[in-house]
Amino acid sequence: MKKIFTVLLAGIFSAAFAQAPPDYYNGTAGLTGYTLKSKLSEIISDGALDLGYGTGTGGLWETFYTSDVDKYYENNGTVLDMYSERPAGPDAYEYRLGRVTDGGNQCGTTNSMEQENSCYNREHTLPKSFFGGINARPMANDAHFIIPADYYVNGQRFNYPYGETNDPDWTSSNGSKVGGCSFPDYGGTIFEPIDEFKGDLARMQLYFITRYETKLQNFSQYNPSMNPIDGSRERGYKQWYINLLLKWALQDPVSQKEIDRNNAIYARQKNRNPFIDHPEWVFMIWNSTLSSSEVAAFKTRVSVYPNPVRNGEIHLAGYGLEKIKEVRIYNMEGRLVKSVSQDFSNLRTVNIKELPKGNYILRTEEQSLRFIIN
Ligand SMILES: [Ca+2]
Ligand SMILES: [Ca+2]
Repeated sequence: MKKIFTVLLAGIFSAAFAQAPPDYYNGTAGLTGYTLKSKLSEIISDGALDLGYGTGTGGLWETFYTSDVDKYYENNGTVLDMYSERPAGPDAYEYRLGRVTDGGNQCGTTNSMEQENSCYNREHTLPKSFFGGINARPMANDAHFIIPADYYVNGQRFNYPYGETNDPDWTSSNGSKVGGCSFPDYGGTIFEPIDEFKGDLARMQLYFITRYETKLQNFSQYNPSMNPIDGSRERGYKQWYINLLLKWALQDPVSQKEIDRNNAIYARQKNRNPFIDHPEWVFMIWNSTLSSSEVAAFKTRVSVYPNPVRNGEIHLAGYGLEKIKEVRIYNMEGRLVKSVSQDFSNLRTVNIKELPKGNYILRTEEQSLRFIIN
C-alpha cells in the first residue's frame, strides 16, 4: 500500500514539474491586446533562468536531450530537426543526441559546411544578428526559440527572416526553401520551413517579442535591412511579419510535440511559451489582420498528424479538442470504417492499425480532414 502511494505521489510531482502550475497565468483574466502581452511578458520573465549556451555539454546541448527528441515521426529517440524532418518519412538523415565522443552528432569546433548531414548545431530561429549576437544574454541562450538544426541548412538559412517563396533558389532535403519573398509587403530573401512546422516556429517568434518586449527598441538597430523587429514595444515586429506569423499559427495548430517541448523547457528554464498553452492569445493580442470568421474558425480548428500515417496511429492536434465528442473515419467509397468516442482533450490518439492502405476522411462535428495510410 505504501509503495503504491509513493508511486502515485511521484507521478503527481513529475506532472506538476512538467506542466504549468494552475496559478501560472494569474492576472491575465479579462486582458486583451498589448495589455495582455505586457502582463505575459512579466509572467514569463519572472524566475526565468539563463542556463548558458553550453560548451560541449550543458546549456542548450543538455536541454535538447528532453526538448527536441523524435517521439512523433520515426519515434526512435533521434534529434527532431525541423529543417530535415520529413513528416511523411523517411528522413534523409538523422542525428543522435550528444557529442561525437559520446556517440552523438552534435557539432564540435571543426565542421564541414559542404553539405547536409554533417552535424546538428544551435539555430536561433530569430537570428541572433537581430538582437546583438551570441553575447546578448539571456536571449542568445533561451531554448524557447533556439532549436537543434542541421549545420548546413542553418548556414543556408543565414540571417534571413522566415517567409514564403514561390521561386526558391535552394531547397533542403525535407523541402525547406531559401528564395525571394512572395509574401506581401517584403521583398528580401527569406527562409521558408515546411508546413508541418510553420506554426511551431511562428509561436517561437511571438514568444521572443513578448518575453523581451522591454528590449525591442534597442534590438531594431541591429541588421536593420533584414530585421523584422520594428522597435515598438507593443506590436514588436513589422506588420508583414506579424501577418505571416498569424497566418502560420492559424494554419498549423499546436501539436503534442510543441506541448511536450514547452513542458521540457519549463522543467529546466522555469518559464513557458504562453502561445502554446493559450494559442487564442495570439489573436487576442495581434488581432488586426484576421477577419472575424477566420478568428471563429481558429477557435475550433484541429488537424491530424502525421499524414501519411505512421505506426498505425493518428493524432489530433489543435484547438477545441474538448468540444469533440466523436470522430468518424470514412474510406473513399464513403463507408464508415471506424468511429471513436473519447475525451479528445486528454486522449488525442486514435489507433487505426486495422485499416488497410488508402485515402480516408476523418470527420469531427465541425471538420472533415483527409489523411493517407501507405
Ligand atoms: Ca525523425
Ligand atoms: Ca506543427
